[in-house]
Amino acid sequence: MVFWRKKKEPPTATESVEGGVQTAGSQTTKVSWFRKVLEKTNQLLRTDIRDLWKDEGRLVDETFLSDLYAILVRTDMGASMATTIVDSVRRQYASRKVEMEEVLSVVRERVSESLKSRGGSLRMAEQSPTIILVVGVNGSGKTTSIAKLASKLTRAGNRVLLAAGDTFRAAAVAQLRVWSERIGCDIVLGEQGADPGSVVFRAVQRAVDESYDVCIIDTAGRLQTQSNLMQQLEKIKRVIQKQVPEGPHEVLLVLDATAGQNAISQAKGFSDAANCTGIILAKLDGTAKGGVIIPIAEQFGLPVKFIGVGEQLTDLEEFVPDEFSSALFS
Ligand SMILES: Nc1nc2c(ncn2[C@@H]2O[C@H](COP(=O)(O)OP(=O)(O)OP(=O)(O)O)[C@@H](O)[C@H]2O)c(=O)[nH]1
Ligand SMILES: [Mg+2]
Repeated sequence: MVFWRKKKEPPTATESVEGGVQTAGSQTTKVSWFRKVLEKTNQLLRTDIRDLWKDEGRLVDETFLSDLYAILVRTDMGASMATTIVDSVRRQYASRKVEMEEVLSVVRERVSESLKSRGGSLRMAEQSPTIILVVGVNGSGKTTSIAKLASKLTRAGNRVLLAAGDTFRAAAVAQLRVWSERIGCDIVLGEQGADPGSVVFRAVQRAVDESYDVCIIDTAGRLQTQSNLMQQLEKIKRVIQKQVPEGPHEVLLVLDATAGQNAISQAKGFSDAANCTGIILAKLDGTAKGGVIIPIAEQFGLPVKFIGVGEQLTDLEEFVPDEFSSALFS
């Protein structure tokens, strides 16, 4: 589903081959694509779970259930999800012999159920430009995710303007500029040390005046505890609203999937303070703990809009809960 495709025509062959833009008809491709990027988690599960089956069929007793629990928890899916799954297996199969596929199917069902309605589309403005503000802690993957999103939107036929609102480091501006050149989209730059508010003002003004479809704003990494930097985010929002009163249409929080559950839980305060509207979960390719998306979706109460699965421009996908759980526990 490419809900935010501006032009109505289907994606070109090149787009599909690149794997960046998928259509509703390409479900099989998507599941196998998810499977590829979730390889590490999937492998861990497969190897560990297979080890539980030494003989054909395995008796479902408490030892088996506690081994299964330990394996599930290792994917970072969280104790409550693992308990739900183990309880289901106990209810359905206690004191009987089961095959691995039967257990995996329970895992898939429970995970799908829990993630159902946790995905979400990018909210596009009724009247362009759509303003997207991207926030998160240092190094979580903001700038790379912005580049991937800009590339995706550009390939879908949108005119995209980037705003280099991270004026903290000179390298940050350069990094975004290199991406913009590679994507072929425009960018508004600021000097290092300049007020990010002024860069954002110029960018939004240009997006309005020159009828861009989307303006994506990069910001410097910050912690929720850095109150001056959190206030700066508020100021950026006010600057946007001066010209686009209903903006920003999205405030996307970028989380690093490799950071571990605790680090991610700490970002909950950030999300609340910055009034985030959705999550991009970056670096899912780098972890065997892909299950972390489950507690994230629960704890944040925000839709997971995209997952980042590599460092290339095409390595960003919409999060589709069903396809995700099928791939994770295939
Ligand atoms: N493997 C992998 N690496 C990623 C992904 N997203 C980002 N990275 C890498 O993570 C590192 C940090 O990414 P950035 O996009 O610079 O992160 P940032 O949040 O903008 O960082 P600051 O601006 O310093 O706060 C880079 O080396 C990226 O290439 C991903 O989905 N997968
Ligand atoms: Mg950055």
